[in-house]
Amino acid sequence: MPQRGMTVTEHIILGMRAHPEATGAFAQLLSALVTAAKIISSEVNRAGLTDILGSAGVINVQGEEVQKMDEFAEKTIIRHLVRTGQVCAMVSEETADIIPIPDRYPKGKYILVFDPLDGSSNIDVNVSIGTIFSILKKEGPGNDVTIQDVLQPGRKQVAAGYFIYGSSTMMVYTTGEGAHGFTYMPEAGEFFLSHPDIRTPEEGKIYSVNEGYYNYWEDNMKELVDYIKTPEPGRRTPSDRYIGSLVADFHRNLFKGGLFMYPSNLRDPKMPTGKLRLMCECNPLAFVVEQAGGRATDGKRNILDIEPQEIHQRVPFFIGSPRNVEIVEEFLKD
Ligand code: P6P
Repeated sequence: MPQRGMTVTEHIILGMRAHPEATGAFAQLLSALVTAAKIISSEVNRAGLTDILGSAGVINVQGEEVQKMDEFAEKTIIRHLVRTGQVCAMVSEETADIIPIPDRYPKGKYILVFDPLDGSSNIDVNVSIGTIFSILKKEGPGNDVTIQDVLQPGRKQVAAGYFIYGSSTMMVYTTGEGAHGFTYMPEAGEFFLSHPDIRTPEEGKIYSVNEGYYNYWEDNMKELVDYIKTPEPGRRTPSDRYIGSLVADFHRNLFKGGLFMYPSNLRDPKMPTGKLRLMCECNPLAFVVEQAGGRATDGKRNILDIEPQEIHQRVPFFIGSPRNVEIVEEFLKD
């Protein structure tokens, strides 16, 4: 039984002991992600200073000229993951195609799908942002990866989670045995178990959606939000909370209960099915929330059951407390 105060590395090893067949490859993969997040956290937390000090030519921890933060985050994750020799391919929200593993590194059996720094435009106004990750296992033989190896439904994830860089840096992850939260202590350079076995409330009064797009929604979506906002005896008056940073909105609702929505949006013909990406944003958060007792849907199907058709596929996304998500499906199902 994990104890509060245990480090995330100890937690990963504890999980490994529960699987005698484990070789340590998975533990090494997760640990490399944790290392990358520590570096990203340090740079994100001083981004403002970097802006001020930019004229002095700030050099970051890797001895590189400070770059645009999400490019920096992507490079940091790639650098630390390829060195493990445990990945055979990576997909980043920032990069159009599958990222191959350079020949100089051994290839493993895992595929990392990630959003290196979701909401990075919020850095300039000091709003919490995050790294989202999803780990799949290559099912076919050998280490050469095809697009079919990558296009797996969320149900196939072996692990998923996120780091949130906010008033404190936290990691929330699952390997299918509950969802667990760790808080980073920079002085110790460690993430400590602070939220074991997270359970999201059965129903919440918070709803999170960008109502600026109301006039671009389909009618059933307008009816849903009108219903949520209509006071009824016995129904709690809702609170609209929308930060515009997915990880921050999700993280708050995970603990307080409620519903995050990014629906299909007829405003932008380029994004008729919404803005958020199935594989690097929706699937990992859907895995976490389901392990915490919540649910995630595209309005008609469980997010985790959707067979991806391409690596940057966008889907309408509704995620949160089970009762709140059920109401979404009542309004949006065909
Ligand atoms: P909108 C940030 O750019 C992001 O990808 C998510 O973090 C966030 O939930 C969403 O976009 C906000 O989008 O259209 O409401 O500004």
